[in-house]
Amino acid sequence: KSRQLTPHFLWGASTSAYQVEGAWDKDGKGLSVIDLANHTEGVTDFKVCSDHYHRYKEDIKLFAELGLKTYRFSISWTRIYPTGRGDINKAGIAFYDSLINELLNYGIEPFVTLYHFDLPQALAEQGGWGNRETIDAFIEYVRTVFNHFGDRVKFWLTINEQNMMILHGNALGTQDTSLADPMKALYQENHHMLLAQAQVVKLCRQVLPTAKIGPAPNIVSIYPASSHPEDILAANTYSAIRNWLYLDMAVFGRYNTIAWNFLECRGWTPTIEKGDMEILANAAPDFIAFNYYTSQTVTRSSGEEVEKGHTGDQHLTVGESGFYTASRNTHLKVNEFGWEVDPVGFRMTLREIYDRYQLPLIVTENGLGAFDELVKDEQGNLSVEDNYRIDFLRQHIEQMRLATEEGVEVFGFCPWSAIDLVSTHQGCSKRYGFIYVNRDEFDLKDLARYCKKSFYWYQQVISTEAKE
Ligand code: BGP
Repeated sequence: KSRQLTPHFLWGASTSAYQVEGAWDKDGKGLSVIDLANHTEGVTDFKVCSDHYHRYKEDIKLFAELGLKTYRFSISWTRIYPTGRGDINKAGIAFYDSLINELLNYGIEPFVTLYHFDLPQALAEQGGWGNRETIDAFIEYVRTVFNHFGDRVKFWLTINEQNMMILHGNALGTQDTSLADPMKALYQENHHMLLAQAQVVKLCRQVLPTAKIGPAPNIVSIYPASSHPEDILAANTYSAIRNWLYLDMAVFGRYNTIAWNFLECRGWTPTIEKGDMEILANAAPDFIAFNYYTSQTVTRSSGEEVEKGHTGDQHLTVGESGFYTASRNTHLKVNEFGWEVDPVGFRMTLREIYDRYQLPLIVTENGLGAFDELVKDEQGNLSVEDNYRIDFLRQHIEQMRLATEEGVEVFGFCPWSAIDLVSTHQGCSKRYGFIYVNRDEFDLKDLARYCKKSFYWYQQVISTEAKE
């Protein structure tokens, strides 16, 4: 087995529909839970975003200039089925048809996420993922997507960050906050989403036998804050709940023992109906995609209950009384939003996932959120001197290369994000893109595109690698 990045390595970049497209109610699109979620005060909504819906041709031209081999984006369910099921909205099909063709014209491989947080509101009103009918609606939606685009799309991602929808649903705008026993309900939703995913993997095998499909959770290495055995145990338990509960089911078709025990202790086990375990069996994906931004550190529980449904720091507000408590890792620096920067943790995560599942890996998100400033560069052009982003990505790519040398099979790397877009809950001033979009939180300005310094750096990385 080659211990280097392959010549066909998919150097790419990512976005998601609701964070980049805008045009939230255009051409027959229906509302999603995101369109109606409460927004964090002081930050923009998702109505216009980067207006990619109207500017995708200009954007894809820039992606081609950047040298992307692949572009990972999501399809908005409510553009295809405005109410989640029923009549197809032809304008939605036409939009993605045209976007996919545009990518292929430039030789960019479309890497398509089927569902990235934006559940149709009409389905949410009927119980969302808590209602088993949503599983059928999802399968029908995916069947339509496969029928229309399967002749040109070779790579599919099932559900983006299902594990985060369970752990941080409120911050992501995906959780119904009116639920009486939210955590129990969430683990039932989790079970239903797992059933939906398994069926979609099987559907893909059936109708698109040459395509490849995989899940896209957010997976991170979890450290114990000390070598105290109980801290190590706490880290082990949190890994099972955060990472392996989801992936063990996606790959092995079984519930992780440690995570299941935790659910039992809490009274949060889902109802498993007759036939469910058969559906979940034999649905292993072709690859594992995962998103990685930061590692996490925990200690044994201090006994305090952690308030659920927070919208604050995603990493410091995790914890389960009696099991684990989040802790700052004093060995790591944090970014402007308090997320710890840990490239070595990235290598470890790659090693852990590969070692456990022995499936090819692709990184579908990794990147640095920062407050960028548009300034004139040495040539007098407007740009962003985002050396901090270059450093972040350089270090992560370096660690990915080392993991590859150690035997981990990685076939692609797609930083978040191809172009500036709106963060899940921290607005558009938290930027990740290689391309700057000229707008503020509440002033849309001209939405003009400017290539950042990191754009030219990544262009160089891709062209050098492709030649080797
Ligand atoms: C992941 C999501 C993305 C994204 C990214 C950055 O969790 O899949 O949708 O936005 O994180 O997070 P944030 O926007 O919260 O900074």
